[in-house]
Amino acid sequence: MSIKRALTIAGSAAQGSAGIQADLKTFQERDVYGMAAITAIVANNPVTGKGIFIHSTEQIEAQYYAAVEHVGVDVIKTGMLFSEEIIELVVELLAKAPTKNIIVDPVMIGKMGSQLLQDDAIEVMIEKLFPLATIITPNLHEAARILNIEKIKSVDEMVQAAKKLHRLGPKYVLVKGGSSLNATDILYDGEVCLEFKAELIDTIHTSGAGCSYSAAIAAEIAKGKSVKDSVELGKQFITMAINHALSFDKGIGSTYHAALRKYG
Ligand code: PXL
Repeated sequence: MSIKRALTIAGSAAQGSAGIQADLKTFQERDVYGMAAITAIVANNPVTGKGIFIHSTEQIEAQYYAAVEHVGVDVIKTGMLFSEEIIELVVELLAKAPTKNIIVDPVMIGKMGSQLLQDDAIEVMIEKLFPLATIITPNLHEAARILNIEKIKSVDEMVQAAKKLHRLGPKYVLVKGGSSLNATDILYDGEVCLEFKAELIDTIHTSGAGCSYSAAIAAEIAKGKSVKDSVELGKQFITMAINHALSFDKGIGSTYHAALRKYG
């Protein structure tokens, strides 16, 4: 088969902007074959409020094998994992997975305020999941929580954070600055620190930006690109998706996954 295959292990975001919906739309845009093992159903939006339904480890494991044993896989991305129990399962699956291309997006809190990772699950994520990762992709809030520091306030502090995160075992660390730090990201591989910059776009409609950026990186890694080139292409993809973001009736709208293809 000539098309590369990507599996996301993450939550379903019913409103379509984040989670597996964002991952699968991104995989399609980047021309990889998308699959999903759903960890939880998140039924949140700014109008009707919140509902989170967690899947059992049996349900998650069954989905994983249904996808991987039938289709095969060239990259695995993790998103919302919610609990220690789910992380333990995912670690077990990844340790014997047929690919070593593993992208860990340490999702903690949704843009609409939902808690997507329990506080007592952070430790196991750090200890057992990070060492399996090709790359981890925390935003500023997640990086600060992982390192137990209050806030990351400058690009210099991002660099320091990336270096400390690298000691936790992943091959690469990408700290995403987002709108708080001028759309600047730091990539660190244990030796070299690279800075990726984009123009800062004035919009509140960025739901799914983190998921989609990491999914685009995952897709490029599946296609055999280097991590550095994958981040560069992912950054270009997400910048266009934010630039052409979609606003809905109320509250935060969505990044537009087709933007680079349509307007790039
Ligand atoms: O953007 C983070 C995120 C990840 N995964 C799921 C979500 C969200 C945000 O709402 O719902 C399932």
